[in-house]
Amino acid sequence: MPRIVCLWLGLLLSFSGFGQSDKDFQIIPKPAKMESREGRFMFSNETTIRFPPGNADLKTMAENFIRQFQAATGFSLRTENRSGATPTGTFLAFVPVSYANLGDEGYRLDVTTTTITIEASKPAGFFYAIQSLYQLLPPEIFRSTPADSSVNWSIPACRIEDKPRYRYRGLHLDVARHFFPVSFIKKYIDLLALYKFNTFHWHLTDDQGWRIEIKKYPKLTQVGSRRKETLIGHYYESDPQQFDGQPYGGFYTQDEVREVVRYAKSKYVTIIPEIEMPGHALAILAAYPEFGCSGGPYETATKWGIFTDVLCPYDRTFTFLQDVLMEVMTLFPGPYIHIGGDECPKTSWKKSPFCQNLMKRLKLKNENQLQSYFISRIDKWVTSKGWKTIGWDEILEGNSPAIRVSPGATVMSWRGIDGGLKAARQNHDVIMTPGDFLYLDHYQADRSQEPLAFGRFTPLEKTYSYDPTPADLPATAQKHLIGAQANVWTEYLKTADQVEYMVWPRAAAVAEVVWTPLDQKNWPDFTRRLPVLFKRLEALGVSYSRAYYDVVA
Ligand code: TNX
Repeated sequence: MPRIVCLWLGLLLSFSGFGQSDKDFQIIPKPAKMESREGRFMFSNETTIRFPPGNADLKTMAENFIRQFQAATGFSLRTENRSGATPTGTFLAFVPVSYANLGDEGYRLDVTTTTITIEASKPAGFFYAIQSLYQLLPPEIFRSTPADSSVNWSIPACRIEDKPRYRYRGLHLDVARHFFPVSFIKKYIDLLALYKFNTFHWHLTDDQGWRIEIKKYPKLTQVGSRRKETLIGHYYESDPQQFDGQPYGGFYTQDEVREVVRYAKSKYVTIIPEIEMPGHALAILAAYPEFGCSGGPYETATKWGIFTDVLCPYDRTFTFLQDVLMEVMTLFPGPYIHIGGDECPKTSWKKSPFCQNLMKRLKLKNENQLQSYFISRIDKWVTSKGWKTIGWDEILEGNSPAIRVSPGATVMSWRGIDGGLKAARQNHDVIMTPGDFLYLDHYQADRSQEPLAFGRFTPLEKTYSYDPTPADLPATAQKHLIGAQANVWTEYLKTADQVEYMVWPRAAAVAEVVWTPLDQKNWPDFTRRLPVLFKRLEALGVSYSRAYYDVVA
């Protein structure tokens, strides 16, 4: 296997046009266009960074670059807060432009032996140019302490013109099954931004825990953020199931949430909070049993899977959810709120006289239509507040001409791709998150050698091979496929290290799926860039999986 890969690489290198300097071009995700030039730009203590006066975003970016450069190299670059003057020595210049074709996130990076010029129309474009610049430098640039003095701090002269294939590029994290502290969430966001993702989907609530402080309903965190113990071993395979006997809990205060949102914004990452309903709601019911059909008592779940106790569509339940969402809206920037909608068994609704009467009154034919009533009622309220709803692909189930989600609701297609394609044909925006390709809780290597994971197998190459937009989809529907996202469910991921192990390097493959134009995407070329990716992750202190060492050896 490794030998075949080497052969492939050899072939590829000889045709790539970069020849000897190919090793210099190891940017992930691969830029839309790159040309190499003669020579190199050498960084030194004399290199200055120039940006136009009065541009606070660029000033911050320049300062951050200087800080990182200093930490890893020991060089102190300087800023030169003027434009147009003739510089002395080498310089890096930020030049705002208004080329329509660069869009909100595109950039040009022009490197000669004496100058680096970054052109972009919007701050995010400059930010992405800097991420590419870091990846033109040796991987030691990502260290937090000075590297060996033998490292050559130069980059190849080149010209890059780049912008993303999709406007939505997401990575998700489930903090309900296991809780991760703010410090880890920030590190997760750092990595996301470095690989040019622009959205973090924060799965904050589920059966096993409610993780966000809500002032009006303190029991959500006092009761719902805790569980008695946790299932150990595999949910689907271990029989009898065993529990660890250890109480477990954790949540984010509103101040912490604000801090994370601010942090993400500084990295051009938008956070989408998810508040699950009407299923995956046992933590709510444990705290407030009056929102369940049977009245309880209920307990925050200690095992994994799907539970039949779900929210009951009483008016008081909607008042509660709206109050919760109202507080959520004060914490996050918008425009999206994710309301879940997946895996809601209808058992308790079938048994509930209240639900059966409600269905009669509303002339609903079955419980699927009742779920549609539930979701569309919340969606209507969310929309009335000027926000946009996102839900898992079940949010279209049970829709009828009379009761349906708003046309502006966005669908996350997780049960394969068909739900998403159908939604796009119905003119809903769609984010593709198909389990077969983009679920990073699956095994990535021979399971006998791997830590316990969700039972399926999704190796790096499979993730890399995913193309969100099928060629045969009509253009009117294609424009609704706004992007894709990888999901990281944490039933089996107890620690930050385990999360990083599952996410890296697969998230780098996802980055290329959502950023790189299809004609530039190429698996052998991606594997060529893996060794340096590993070095960067090492410099960043990321516990990535070594499962692919043999792919590139
Ligand atoms: C399905 S994906 C779920 C999650 C689980 C995941 C395990 C989705 C919308 N729901 O609750 O954690 O499978 O892979």
